[in-house]
Amino acid sequence: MNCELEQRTPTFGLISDVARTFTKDYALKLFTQTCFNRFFEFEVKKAYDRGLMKLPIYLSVGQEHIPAAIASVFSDCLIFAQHRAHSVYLSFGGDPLQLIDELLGRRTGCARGMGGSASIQSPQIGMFGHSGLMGDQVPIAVGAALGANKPVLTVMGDASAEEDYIYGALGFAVTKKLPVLFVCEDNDLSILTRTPVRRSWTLCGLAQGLGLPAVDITDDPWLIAHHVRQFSLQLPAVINIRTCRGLWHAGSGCDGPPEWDRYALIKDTMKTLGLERDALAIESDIERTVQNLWAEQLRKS
Ligand SMILES: Cc1ncc(C[n+]2csc(CCOP(=O)(O)OP(=O)(O)O)c2C)c(N)n1
Repeated sequence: MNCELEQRTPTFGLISDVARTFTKDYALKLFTQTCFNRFFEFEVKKAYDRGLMKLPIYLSVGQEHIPAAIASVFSDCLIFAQHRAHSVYLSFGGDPLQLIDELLGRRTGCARGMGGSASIQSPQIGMFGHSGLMGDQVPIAVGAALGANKPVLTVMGDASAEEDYIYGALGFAVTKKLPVLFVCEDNDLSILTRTPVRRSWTLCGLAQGLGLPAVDITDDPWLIAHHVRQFSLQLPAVINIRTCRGLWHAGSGCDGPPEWDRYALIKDTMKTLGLERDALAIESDIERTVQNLWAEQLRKS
């Protein structure tokens, strides 16, 4: 498998017609969750811009389909993500109302209003909150896998992948054959610094050197689901996903168009699958649903 640092394209590692290896019903569910995550983030942005949130927010716009794809084929696991995790929580069945309350700092939030955007957690779905120390969720996830009798998902960013404790964790997981899926949402940015400025190696190359199965791919959700499904039978494994952060590292601003617009590409694939009308209906239905959820929750004090 190709492990080159500069491979950032919307087709990197793409398997032709991979979406057709899944059912249409699958595509509809995947698109529904993607829309839910995306429109949820737009509502977070609106509320944040109105000054309703006291803590920094970390939006996943542009990356919202990644956890949707993972959760569609990898479930009943413990989850250790980092600061950009609203979509992880929602995709794995976290209660959206508790997430709204958390972001508003309410005691009814999923972390009792004390964690905020950066530390989303939910015992109900087995999701642990992040401490703020980049990448520390990875060794903690490996430790959990040693003790727990179930698969573990850990999600990091491309900058967190540079923390030294990641390597010990990967090495221990492969040595002990622990059922951990390591996912890197590689948006090529450590806040504003691009990866080639920071390092000359890839996570995929490093993982393979340690003896872990690993792939490095673009962020097509069907492609992600394909690899996650295969890897779930041979854990531990690493999947590095080249993606694009649509908004600022923290906050709701935008520095310009992303390198590619995966959401638009997903809609193109839905069209190719003969699901264009269904996709449009889902999009407007979910947008309205999410707007209503927020409006109702904001009315409560
Ligand atoms: C150990 C440590 N170093 C630095 C920081 C400051 N910091 C917070 S987030 C961040 C960038 C994170 O980038 P990445 O892991 O790629 O995730 P992304 O924000 O792109 O989703 C940095 C440098 C930190 N929180 N912890």
